[in-house]
Amino acid sequence: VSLQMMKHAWDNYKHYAWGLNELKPISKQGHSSNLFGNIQGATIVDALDTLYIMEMKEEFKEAKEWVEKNLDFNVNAEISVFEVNIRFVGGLLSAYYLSGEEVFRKKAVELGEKLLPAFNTPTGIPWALLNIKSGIGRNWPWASGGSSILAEFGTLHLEFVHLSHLSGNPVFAEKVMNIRKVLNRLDKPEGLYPNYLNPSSGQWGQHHVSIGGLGDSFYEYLLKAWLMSDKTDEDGKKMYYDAVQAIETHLIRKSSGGLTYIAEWKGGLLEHKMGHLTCFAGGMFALGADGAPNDKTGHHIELGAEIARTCHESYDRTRMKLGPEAFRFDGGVEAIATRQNEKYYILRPEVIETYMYMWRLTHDPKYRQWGWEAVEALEKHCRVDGGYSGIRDVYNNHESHDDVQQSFFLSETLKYLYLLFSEDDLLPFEHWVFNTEAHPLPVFHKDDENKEENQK
Ligand code: DMJ
Repeated sequence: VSLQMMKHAWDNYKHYAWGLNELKPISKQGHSSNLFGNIQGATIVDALDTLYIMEMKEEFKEAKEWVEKNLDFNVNAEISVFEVNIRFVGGLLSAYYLSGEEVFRKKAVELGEKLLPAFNTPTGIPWALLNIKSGIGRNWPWASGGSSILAEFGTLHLEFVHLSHLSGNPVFAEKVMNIRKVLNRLDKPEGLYPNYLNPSSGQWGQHHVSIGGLGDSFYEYLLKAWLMSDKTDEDGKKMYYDAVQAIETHLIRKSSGGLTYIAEWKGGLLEHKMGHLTCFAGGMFALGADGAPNDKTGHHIELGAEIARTCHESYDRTRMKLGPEAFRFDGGVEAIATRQNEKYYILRPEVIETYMYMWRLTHDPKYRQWGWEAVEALEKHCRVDGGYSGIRDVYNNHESHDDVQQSFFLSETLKYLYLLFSEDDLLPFEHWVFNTEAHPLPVFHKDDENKEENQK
């Protein structure tokens, strides 16, 4: 089924928006997001590995030809370093590792080089925004005290380590190792990482902590850096399990109805709100369970299962059976959005991602059932003639479509659905880690290094 869905999403993108970043499935035209500046083809690059994995060979070939002929980074454009890294660099790296086609390696390294000037700050903590022609960077004007964002500068590690590996140039890995060093030198309030860090002074901005937006994938990349290193990156391991400990103590709570949730922390006060983005953490806890210190393996699996259940409830308690952008546990509600501007669903993957991890790690059939419920809801409410669209209010009787088919719907949502209903030996966790945009990157096996050494 996810293959049919992919075909519908891809064919319509191709028909109406080929070469542009995303598709507007209602108005049947291209959608350009300023996150990518003038860089084009976000959907193509994001979808490459999904096409490959689903064995959509013709489509993969067209996509590859487009990349060869048209993907161009010599543009005068201000881009989001984070978005371009996770979607474009990550997408190209996966396409290279899966297919072995040199063009993807070349383009990934070329783009990586374009991103390097972002690190020209007094601390080496990169800017959020970068003009890839002039090399001038700056931060989001809304960010506390001119800060860079934890989830943005903390979500470069996996891709940059691979860029060094594939280019033979250590500079990429050095840049991200330096980010670790800066973080390790800083005092952390209650062991938590604030979402804002000033790249000039090296000081935290506002003490806001979130496992959802602005924080999320920083934690994910600590764990995955350790896994991708074949469990040799002890620093990443320690930072991850220490952070989870602090998160459990200060952020994780249980509602009176028995639902476990992860709240947000604002200078010591809890906001009892959980974002759809935060739902990825169920999968993360379960993925990290195996290495948990102090006999906590079972506990981390349980935590993952409880988050999965809560996020499923957030879907189940809506009219459309699709989850809202954020849901609350206060004012007499549990797992329900109360503010109008938090009731939308933009085809995000995090809940299905967690079902996929929970399925692989426990084989409890309920995760496939829940995934199936999501498929039915997507087909009923998001599928339109011209592709798939987000929804403005998941509690409403009637769909009001937002008219955007996000590129992560093809790279993540549909890929995780496909994996949820596939055998475990398709991209097995021993050999692959998924970047935060669901692009698989190979684990660096110690044995392979020995093999390489022996061959020299
Ligand atoms: C994706 O780009 C990535 O999953 C990112 O980590 C968070 N936001 C979107 C999907 O919701």
